[in-house]
Amino acid sequence: MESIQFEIKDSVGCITLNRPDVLNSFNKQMALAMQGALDECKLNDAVRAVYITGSGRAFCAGQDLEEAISTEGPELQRIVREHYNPIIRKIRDIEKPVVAGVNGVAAGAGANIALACDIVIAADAASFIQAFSKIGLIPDSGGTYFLPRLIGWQKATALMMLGDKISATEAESLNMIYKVCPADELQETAYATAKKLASMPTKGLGLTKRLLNESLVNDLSAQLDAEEECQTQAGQTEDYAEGVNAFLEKRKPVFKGK
Ligand code: T3D
Repeated sequence: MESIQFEIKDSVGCITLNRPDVLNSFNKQMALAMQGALDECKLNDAVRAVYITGSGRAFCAGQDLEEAISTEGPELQRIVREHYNPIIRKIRDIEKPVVAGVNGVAAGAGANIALACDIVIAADAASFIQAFSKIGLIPDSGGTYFLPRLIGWQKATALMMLGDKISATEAESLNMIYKVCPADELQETAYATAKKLASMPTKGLGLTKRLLNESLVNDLSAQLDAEEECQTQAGQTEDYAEGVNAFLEKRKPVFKGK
């Protein structure tokens, strides 16, 4: 059984975390396969949006703890440096929308991989746990970067230190995620969002993502300069011409992602 299932449909690169017996926790092989799937999504023009979900009852329970303590497994530093950090960098570097469809529990690195995605939609049965503190670790996979920016310093500190499990509904009300939906509607809601994004002006969305990334470190003046540069690029795309022509001709635009 492949630990990562990957297929392209409806112009969406669909990545399914697939070790359901261990709640899709990551071992080395799965982390490297995930990196490969993300590279494919970045480089293949047929992919115009990415969808990440889990098989079975969980989204992802983070690091496979059997592997973490095995004397034959990779060292902890290498796990962070070679498994998780590249996954987070790749999610943020792909200039295409990445949607997480969180189908069940998302714990440890599994929670933070979801939070690194552009849009997170969770089933009402899902939950989020910054599980690291319970085993003496720190929140990796970008957790200390994204979580305080999403929900504020106090809430993030409490969740990271206490390791409380919070429901998808609480996560939505904390602004940690975009939306929660009934579990049996996750595919319709979350996958449909990725599919919709894949039919939109891909270059414009990619440039929007670049600007959001840059806004995390820029001051206003630098951000205005970056917007000027990206708007100039967006204005040179075929999709911009199509969008304006379709508006003036009172018809539905057909975007090609170019
Ligand atoms: O080296 C490093 O560790 C550095 C990297 C760190 C990154 C991290 O992600 S650290 C955080 C690691 N993750 C965790 O600490 C979460 C561990 N899992 C849990 O706390 C619970 O499983 C959940 C709260 C996620 C779900 O609980 P529950 O009751 O729904 O399920 P369960 O019964 O605990 O788990 C079901 C099976 O999955 C079970 O196996 P079994 O008994 O059926 O054979 C369990 O052992 C297995 N499983 C769940 N999580 C992991 C796991 N096996 C290996 N690693 C896991 N992380």
